[in-house]
Amino acid sequence: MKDINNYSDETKSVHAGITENEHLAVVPPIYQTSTFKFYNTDHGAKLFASEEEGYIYTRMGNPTIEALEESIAVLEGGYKSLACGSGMAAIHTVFASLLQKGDHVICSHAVYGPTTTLLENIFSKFGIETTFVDSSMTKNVENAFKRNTKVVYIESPGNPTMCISDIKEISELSHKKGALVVVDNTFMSPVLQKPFKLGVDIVLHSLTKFLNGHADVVGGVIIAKDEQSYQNLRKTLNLLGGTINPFNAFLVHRGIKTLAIRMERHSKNAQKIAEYIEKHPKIEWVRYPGLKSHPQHEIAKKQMYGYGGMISFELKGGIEAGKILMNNVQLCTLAVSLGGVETLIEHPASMTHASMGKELRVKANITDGLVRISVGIENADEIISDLEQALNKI
Ligand code: LCS
Repeated sequence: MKDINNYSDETKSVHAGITENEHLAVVPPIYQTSTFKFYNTDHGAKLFASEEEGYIYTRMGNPTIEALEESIAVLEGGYKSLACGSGMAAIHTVFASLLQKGDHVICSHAVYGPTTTLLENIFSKFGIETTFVDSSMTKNVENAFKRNTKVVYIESPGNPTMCISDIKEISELSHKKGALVVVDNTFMSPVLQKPFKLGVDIVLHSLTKFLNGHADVVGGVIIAKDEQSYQNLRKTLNLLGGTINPFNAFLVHRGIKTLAIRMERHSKNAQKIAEYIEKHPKIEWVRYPGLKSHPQHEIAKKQMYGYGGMISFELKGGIEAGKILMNNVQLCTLAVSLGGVETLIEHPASMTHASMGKELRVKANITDGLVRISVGIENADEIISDLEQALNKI
């Protein structure tokens, strides 16, 4: 087989990280072990001193986890990746690795609620200050720079408002100012957006979402673009201990095999559903990157290879109308999380973004009436019929 990096994403999804093994099993085994034997004391010492390659202890590395890490690094076009126990563990590890007391962070104002809370409630305790900005306008990022700005953290599309930031423009600006750019690529997956091609320094994902795709694992991943960045992140992850376990790594790697076809179907379904919602008389507004009405549709066209499965909208009648919709769906499931094969619907203000508090939510345009749908891979017309019957109850 030629170098995996020369294949398409469809082929990479199926083959990347699948290495030959002792028994030539087509699917590599799960190394469900916490520790690895040393031949003798010299061997153990050499492994610890990095003078020899091999495994020591699963928090520091494991073949099943490495297979997953290889697959994601190939798909993102990065150097190497680090699989973590959750998306939040990945985000925590990145900030802990890059920041020190006295540093300043610029963060998109619409990001997963706990990301905001992590910066506001935990990193602030260690002398790290954050400015939250509407990064869909690069000018706002530029104006937020301070002498001590170290990291610019972007989620695009942002959870849950779907606002889109110009990743290339922000990377160029941040590098000129001497800051690193981190992108949370969870909503897109590596198939629909390639932040390294747009100039960013670190990419991360919640594996819980599209990468795994089957709503049965919590995990995260950080992708580094070079050896030095990787080693810094690896040292931090080893110490913080937010490692994924081998069985979950196996499940995510299994999920990735269908990533490319799933993303195609999520995008196709979501486009059809967004167009249906947009025309519905009970809708106040809808945000989907694939709609011409999306305020950053032109940026989306430029930097995304598909528009993904996430839609947000508000009904006329605000939250009360939204509650009727969410309480009456039958095929769609009222639940948080996203990116699985099944369609989920949720209310960010009282659920995923409740921890941010009202003040930051208002600044981030996360209205009380905003409803978010993660469109699954079911039959699109059947999802539409379900929404239709629930909307009729309003
Ligand atoms: N980044 C994004 C964009 C997310 O949406 C989430 C979780 C995380 C990071 C954190 O990942 P986790 O630790 O949960 O694996 N988003 C969720 C959501 O919108 N509903 O439930 C979880």
